[in-house]
Amino acid sequence: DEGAGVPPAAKSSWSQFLKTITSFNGDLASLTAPPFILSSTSLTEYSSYWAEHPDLFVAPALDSSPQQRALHVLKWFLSTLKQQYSSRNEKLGSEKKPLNPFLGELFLGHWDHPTAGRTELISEQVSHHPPVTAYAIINAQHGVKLEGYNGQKASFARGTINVRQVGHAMLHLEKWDEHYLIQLPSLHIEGIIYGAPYVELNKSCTIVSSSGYVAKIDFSGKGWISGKKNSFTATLTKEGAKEVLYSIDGQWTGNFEIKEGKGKNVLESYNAKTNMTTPLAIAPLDSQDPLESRRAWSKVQAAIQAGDMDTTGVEKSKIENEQRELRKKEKEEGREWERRFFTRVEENKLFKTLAERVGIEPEPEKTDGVWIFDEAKAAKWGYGKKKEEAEKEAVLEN
Ligand code: HCR
Repeated sequence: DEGAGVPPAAKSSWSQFLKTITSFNGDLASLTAPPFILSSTSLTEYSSYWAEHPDLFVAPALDSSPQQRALHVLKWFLSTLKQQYSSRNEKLGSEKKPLNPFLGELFLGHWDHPTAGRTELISEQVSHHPPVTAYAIINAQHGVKLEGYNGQKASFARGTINVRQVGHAMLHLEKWDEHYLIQLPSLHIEGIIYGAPYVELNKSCTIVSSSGYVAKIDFSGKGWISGKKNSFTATLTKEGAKEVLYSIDGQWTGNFEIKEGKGKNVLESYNAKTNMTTPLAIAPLDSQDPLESRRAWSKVQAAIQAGDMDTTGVEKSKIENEQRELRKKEKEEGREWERRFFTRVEENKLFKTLAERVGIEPEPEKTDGVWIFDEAKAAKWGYGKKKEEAEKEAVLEN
């Protein structure tokens, strides 16, 4: 029945919310949702979902066969889906509305893994209106780097919120000088009228490599072909060829099987439920930069967790007013907020060449531009090249 997942005290605010949502304008950030559906996690944190299995993230770099590498990339991508789209939601129907990051918000950390070594995470909010998060995830030891940025376009129809992701991710394998363009899947939110939202992926998405391989992933949910939620089928082919090299099918939140060709021979099976993630290490609050997400939002987060909506509102307004002041000042001085790790460029040639091959359009107008990870900026903050080296270079330059 309607509102079955809603706490009794929130029933009227939920039916109020259901009424307002029908005239939803597509901007997820502007959606005022009732307190019980508010998450204390900021969207800048979501970039970490890309590498919670550091060993799968670096696996493509370790294989000398281009075809195997393409398969490793596909397997890693599939392994990220559970983290990205259902980890906040182990109990089905508990998806929440994340905090809307402020411009310049950072989420930094690293994973230490026994075989993969250290993988670093840099996530930065590069636009507030529209919300866009950019990230770079780097494993220097294995020469693996993922960079990308994304925003969301949403619409409401027949009881669900449909979300199209704009932006893309690109994976680089240094040793093989290979690039992979990863298209982000569309999703929708089910269970809204019951007050028990969860994410289902839809349609399909593609991964194309500079070495000439194409992976296509088709998503289907409950009531579709297999009847199980979070289902998919994927194929890996050589670009322009019909022959299916590998096929993978199953559930991205459960079990899936990697098969030879169109599916005769099962080569490997993967269980997303039992494959443990590596926890991200982040600095303690008091040694974080003031722009780091958990430090900046700490009071809001504590208030949300305590269910204290008055304090939540007060603390949120403080951040919003501060941001408004900053924007005003920048405007007066005729400058723009300097992104710490990313730079806006006219176009990303590499992205364009790969995108053209599979018919993906760049949409800079929807993401306040095209964003690239700026190695020089990052070096100044101790990433990539060692901090001291960067400082030495800066001295030489002056
Ligand atoms: C749609 C969503 C915000 C965006 C989240 C994104 C697309 C962000 C980028 C990540 O790489 C992947 C990702 C995963 C999330 O599943 C997705 C979120 C799911 C819900 C959330 C909505 C804004 C929440 C609306 C909640 C309603 C019921 C009020």
